[in-house]
Amino acid sequence: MTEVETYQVDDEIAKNAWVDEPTYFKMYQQSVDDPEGFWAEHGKRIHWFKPFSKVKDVNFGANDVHIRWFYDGTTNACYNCLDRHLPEKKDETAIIWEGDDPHESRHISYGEAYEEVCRLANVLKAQGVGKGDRVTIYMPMVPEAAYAMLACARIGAIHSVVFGGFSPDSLASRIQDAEAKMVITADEGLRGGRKVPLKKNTDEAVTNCPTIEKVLVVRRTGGSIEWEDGRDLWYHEELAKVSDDCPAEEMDAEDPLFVLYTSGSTGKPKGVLHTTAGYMVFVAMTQQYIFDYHDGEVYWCTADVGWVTGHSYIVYGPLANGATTLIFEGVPNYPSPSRHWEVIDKHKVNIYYTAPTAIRALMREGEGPVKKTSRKSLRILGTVGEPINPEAWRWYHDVVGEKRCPVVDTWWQTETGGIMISPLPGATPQKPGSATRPFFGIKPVIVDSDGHHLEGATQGNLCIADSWPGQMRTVYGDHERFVQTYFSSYPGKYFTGDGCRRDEDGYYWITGRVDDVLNVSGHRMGTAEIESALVLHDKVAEAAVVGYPHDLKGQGIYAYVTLVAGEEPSEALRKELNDLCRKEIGPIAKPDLIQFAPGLPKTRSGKIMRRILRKIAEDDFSNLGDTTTLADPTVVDDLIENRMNRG
Ligand code: 6R9
Repeated sequence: MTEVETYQVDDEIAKNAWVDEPTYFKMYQQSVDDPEGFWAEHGKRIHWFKPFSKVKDVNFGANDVHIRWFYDGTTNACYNCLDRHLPEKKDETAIIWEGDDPHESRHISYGEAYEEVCRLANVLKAQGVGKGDRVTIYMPMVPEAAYAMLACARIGAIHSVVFGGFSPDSLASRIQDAEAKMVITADEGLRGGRKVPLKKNTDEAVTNCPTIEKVLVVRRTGGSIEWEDGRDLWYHEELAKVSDDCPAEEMDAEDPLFVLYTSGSTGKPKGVLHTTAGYMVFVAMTQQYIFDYHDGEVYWCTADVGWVTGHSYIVYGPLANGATTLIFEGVPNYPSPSRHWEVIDKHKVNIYYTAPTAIRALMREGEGPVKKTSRKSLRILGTVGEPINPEAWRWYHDVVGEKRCPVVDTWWQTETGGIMISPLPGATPQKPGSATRPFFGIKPVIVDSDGHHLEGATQGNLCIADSWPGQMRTVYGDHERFVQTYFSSYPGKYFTGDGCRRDEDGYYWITGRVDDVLNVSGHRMGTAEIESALVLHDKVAEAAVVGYPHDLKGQGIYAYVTLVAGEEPSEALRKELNDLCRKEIGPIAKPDLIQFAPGLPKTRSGKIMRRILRKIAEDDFSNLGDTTTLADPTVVDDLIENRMNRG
């Protein structure tokens, strides 16, 4: 593997940053030498009704896994996001909402958000929702999605946000698992000029959900919908009936805040459960330090609130810090591929946080759509969701950020609640493709398949040796599954499911899920490494690599490659791609088969569905499993028709 260049910390950024490099090392050392002392101090950053005196009670041993933080204190997540800021920020902007239509946007102050959330909380109570009850939220990217989460938190109800792109079946199974009492939805969503039939999907889902008593409907488009009297309620009508006085419920630190469903490698999606205080401390602290957020800045995370990134870094983290958070309803390429850059100029965005898949898609459009905008407000760029190939990283840094904005490549998971490994803008020299160093209190360990700790520069499976406040507490309703999934492979440690390399500088490089690790003639390789090599070619837009059974090598390398618009597949290009992999990684990394594909099967959150690619690569497509969650199910037919491995 070619060593990549290092991008030094900018002096100006370091001078004004919360943390510079010496401070990082000092604080990190404290945080791992004396976790109790460190977190006792930083736990105070949120508002407590009753201060905690106990910091941590954790056991990672598989016979009795339990995790508690700040557990004799009481607080409320919504209070921390709203009430607390009213004295200084009542009239300052909490939320900038940018509609799908570029002519539609709104500023919502802390005072306005507070009043709306209090009313909504009273509506929930009036409809019989109380502490500990579950509420499913199935919403477009409108401010009411954030209000719904905060209103639940205010009264101690547990929210379960389901991404608006999920089908009625997926919605139903999540409602059933959580035994939710209420769904909060909208008549229709609006994305890229297209309507999403949220109420219709909800109607279909709840026919199979006997626990649902009420469906609360936000009017977004005014499109025609079916109505069931007695069950369905208009959001605006109910809010008008109640008072705006609703004190925040005093919650125990370990009372559940939310459940969020996420897919594992097997079985149905798991309900990842996060609790109140530790989660709030961790997301607020990471949002401040990792994005170097300063008062008055405009911060934009492009994720959907249906994913953990939306929970932690659109809603809870930024609002806990009194930030201005931007909620965008639309998509990056509507009405044009300049949209994100135009939004940045329109709202003077200082911090922009997106996913590699979006960066690659926008990169594919060339520099033109970026260069027509100014982007001079930008100060910090972030990425999350998958390993970022160095080429996309450089484009992001050089073209989008004009070489003046540090890129924070943030590694974390639904399960971790917040960011675990990432540069800090004023403290960490960056290497394209590396998430760099652990955040305070995070102890990554790399283990071999037998669980032995590997020291120094090495590669293996990524575990975390000790707890941090934002860690998930259990799988909702199935603690045994929690223990099995995360604590049984490597006893005494949390297993992330990711492969990881650590270099001579102690930097971490996530190589992808370990279920995607290839073993070719006894050599281990991350599929992400090969993909990174392939996308270096300027004709390649995107690549996905999987293993397939190979007589001689054990596993062969199968690469799916999509080309930049206007480029044609050819044998010559195949050879160039092979040579590129040989050059970047070594002869062992040459793909055995390269399939040129017009599109890759992706989930609606943009993750490539490798399970499907592996099946097709194995020439076994009789049982592709569930393809209903794909963004575009038709790409699968083309992949099968043009598969390279026949028999
Ligand atoms: C936040 C989020 C988690 C998985 C994780 C890893 C991959 C996320 C990454 C990254 C490399 C990064 N991942 N961020 N890989 N570099 N910066 O995405 O949560 O949807 O639960 O996915 O995503 O494989 O294990 P989630």
